[in-house]
Amino acid sequence: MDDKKLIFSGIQPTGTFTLGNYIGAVRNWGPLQEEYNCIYCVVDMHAITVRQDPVKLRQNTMNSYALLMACGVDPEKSILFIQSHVRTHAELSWILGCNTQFGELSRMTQFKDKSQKHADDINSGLFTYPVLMAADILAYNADLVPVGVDQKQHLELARNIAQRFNQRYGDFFTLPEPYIPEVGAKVMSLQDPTKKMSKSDENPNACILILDDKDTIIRKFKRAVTDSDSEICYREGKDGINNLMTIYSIFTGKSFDEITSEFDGKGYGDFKLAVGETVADALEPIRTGFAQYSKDKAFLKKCYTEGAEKALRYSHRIVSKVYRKVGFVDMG
Ligand code: AQP
Repeated sequence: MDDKKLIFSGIQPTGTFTLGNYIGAVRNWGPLQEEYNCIYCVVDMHAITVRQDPVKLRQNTMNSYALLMACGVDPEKSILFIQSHVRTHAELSWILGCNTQFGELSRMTQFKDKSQKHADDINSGLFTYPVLMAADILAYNADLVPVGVDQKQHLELARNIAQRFNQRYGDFFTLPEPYIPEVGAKVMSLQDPTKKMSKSDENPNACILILDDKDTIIRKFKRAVTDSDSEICYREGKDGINNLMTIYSIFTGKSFDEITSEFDGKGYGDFKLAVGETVADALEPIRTGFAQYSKDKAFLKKCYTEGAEKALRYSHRIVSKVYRKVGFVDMG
């Protein structure tokens, strides 16, 4: 690779991507390819920190791969692969885990949230999730990591782990920077706008899935929880409307003031319909692209196999240096 900065990001195949995943992360992945060297992956090893049906996980992983292509990630321009195909992630994760404190991991809010949500299965993978995420990034010495705001804490931990390793073993890892969009870094649930929109939300009306059809998208927006006021303006305390205004602004390019003027004298019903129609139309090309990519299994296989080969070649050089630094004996 040349001297362009290196981007790394991943997404879990825990279901179809939501509008939150799209706005907060994946939407930017395509355009970033023009300016950076990009490495993207479907993080199936992260997904099993929560119990998964194996048949569904395999299907969701393939679909996520095709969906990333439909969202504009081009395997010719980026390295696009499936995490479990590249063994260096797990190898490096072990070493980084030995450089991570129990106390640091205990402070992670995602661990606290997820262990409440999955109280019957608080497995150690859920606890060490951020170490594997640090390995994903550091195995490539990535400079920038595009994420939504919910992943900022994990990224800070990755930097701390890298810094500690560098102090112990000599400067080696690049300290990765978060790349968080200014608008849309946290898209909220349509049913509880104080909570982030999540793929695994049990209430199907809480999230827009990017493969939902037009009618479903409009119906979900029509049902979005707002407030008892009637003014369409961005203001503290109007979480539901603020969320819808953010989404509308992203897809139309309009400022909040312009949106307020556009809907002056109109009600929430008109606004919700406009948001629904705009989002559905904007996502239409992704639905079409996905239908094409997901049909062609042979092409998908070729892409993810080549992607894994490239990712392994790249990360192996880095991880073998880490092995040497910590004192493992060369295999010869
Ligand atoms: N609501 C959101 N708003 C903005 N960005 C978001 N992201 C997730 N939700 C939002 C960003 O999407 C990227 C991929 O996320 P992930 O699949 O790796 O994990 P997650 O953050 O745990 O996403 P979900 O949808 O909430 O998954 P589940 O329900 O399985 O836990 C990340 O960059 C994330 O910041």
